[in-house]
Amino acid sequence: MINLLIVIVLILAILVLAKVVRVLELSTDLKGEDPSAVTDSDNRTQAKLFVVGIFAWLSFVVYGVFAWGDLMLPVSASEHGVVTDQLMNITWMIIGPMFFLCHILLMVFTYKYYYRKERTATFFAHSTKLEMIWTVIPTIVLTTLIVYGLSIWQQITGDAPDDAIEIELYAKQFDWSARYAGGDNVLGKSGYRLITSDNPLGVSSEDPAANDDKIVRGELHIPVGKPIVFKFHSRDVLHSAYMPHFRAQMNCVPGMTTQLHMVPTTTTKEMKEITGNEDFNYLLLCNKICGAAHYNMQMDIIVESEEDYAAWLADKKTFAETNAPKEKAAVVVAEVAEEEHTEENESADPAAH
Ligand SMILES: [Cu+2]
Repeated sequence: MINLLIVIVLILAILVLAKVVRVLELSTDLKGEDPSAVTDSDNRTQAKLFVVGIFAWLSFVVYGVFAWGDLMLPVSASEHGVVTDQLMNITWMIIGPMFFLCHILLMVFTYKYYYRKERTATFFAHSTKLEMIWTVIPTIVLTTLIVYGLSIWQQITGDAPDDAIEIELYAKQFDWSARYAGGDNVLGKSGYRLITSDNPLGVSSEDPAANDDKIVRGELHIPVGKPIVFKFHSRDVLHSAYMPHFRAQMNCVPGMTTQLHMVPTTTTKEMKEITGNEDFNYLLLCNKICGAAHYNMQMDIIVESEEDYAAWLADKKTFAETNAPKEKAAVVVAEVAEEEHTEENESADPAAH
């Protein structure tokens, strides 16, 4: 009922507004003025409105920085994160002042030079000096930033140190699984053709390297201070493994392997103290809108001491252990089926004669 009333009020308001506009048009008609002509006072009003608009926008930006500044991520929990944060800060130091300077200049010039009949514009077609300045300076600044950024990106996604712990992060709609490479630190081969309900990651039981792999869901544990190399896979659509506290993100692409490596520097317990939040947990999130339950596609990450990590992992079953009973069962089922098949044939034989 309330909604209906609101709709009726809105319709009436629009009708009233239309009538008011019509009255204004008729009054200019009566005065013999051209309603589409732009007057000096119109130009002045527009210029003032522009100043008010830009000023409101800049004030909102400043307000946002103070009001929501504490929602920023805490200090980086990985080694490379410190460097990427530095890069981010340098970028802000350059684009922040430029943002304010450009808007203020825009505001000043728009107000100062709004159209007046008596004033004519200067004809100014070209200045090599000016063009050099606004081409060369941004080129140098941007090239430096991009080259610096690319070199860091190369370090993160390039070859991992030899002793890096290999972990596969496997994405599918809508959850994450982690596969640890086990004692040999080599992930066994896998492929989508091998995927079954019992083997959701499609790990190959033919590959000896797969035997000691450990597949874990729900929680990802990693040891502090150790290099870790993540190999990313996706079963269905594009996902993106996003670990904001480690400043790490990588796309998970169906049909290909992507990777990045990092060294976590702060345990979950230490980060709880740093943030003053007892409920703090590192997160692995999906950062590509991958479908209806995308918002809920996440996994907790626990960073702990090497001993705790080893103890946690030792508890988990290897791929061979979880897969073997099923394989045996599959063989038994196949044998039984074959026997039945032969019996059927034998019993069917006499009828054929
Ligand atoms: Cu996803």
